[in-house]
Amino acid sequence: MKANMNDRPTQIKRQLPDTNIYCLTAEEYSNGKTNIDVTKQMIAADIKIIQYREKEKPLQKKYEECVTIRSLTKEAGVTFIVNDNVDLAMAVEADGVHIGQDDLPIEAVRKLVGDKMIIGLSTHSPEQAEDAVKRGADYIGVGPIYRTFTKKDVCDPVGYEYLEYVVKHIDLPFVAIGGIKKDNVAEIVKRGATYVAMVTEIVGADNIGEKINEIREKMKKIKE
Ligand code: TZP
Ligand code: MG
Repeated sequence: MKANMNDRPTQIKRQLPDTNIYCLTAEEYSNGKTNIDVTKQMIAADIKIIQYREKEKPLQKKYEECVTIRSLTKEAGVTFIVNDNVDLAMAVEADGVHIGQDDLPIEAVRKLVGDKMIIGLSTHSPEQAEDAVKRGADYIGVGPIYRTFTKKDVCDPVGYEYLEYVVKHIDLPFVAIGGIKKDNVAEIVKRGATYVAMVTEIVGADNIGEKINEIREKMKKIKE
């Protein structure tokens, strides 16, 4: 039997938007564009979920950027998730926070953020996915599917095997991530992923809107 939502501590709905591309910021890979420019271009391309992920900047700078991004995303009805910093997510009233295996335990994060905020958790193995369901994650990250240089302390690629495990056994929304590009996204979608995250492929594009539309076309072809 699939690990089920009913195994979870709460039943409150904290849902990801009905969409397929999950965007993240990463100024280091944005070829001179700021996180704010990139966010504006993503919103203009009708992206429905954006995660602020910025490793190198001081917290105060991150806060300033997140205040602006919160205002842009709120106006556009876009779900806004903050990576790593629970305090920052709360301070800017983000819709959610995304944490990793080595961050505060999910129960502690839930206590801090209350029952309305989405909590996403990165996972890399079937055990971690089962654990995420039981402990109340609202969605999980599944990856890195392929090798990626965007994340510094990244583990080895989990490949299609773990992705297929999640599709088959885990009854929780999940976001496939890590090394996914326009030219391999079909491999992910045809294995059953609904949400696909891409960092460098999108933020590094000269024309983000154009790139997003090309990715959408590739994804649509699989569904046809
Ligand atoms: N989590 C797992 S891999 C990754 C994150 C944040 C980075 C993915 O970046 P890219 O550029 O899409 O490979
Ligand atoms: Mg993290």
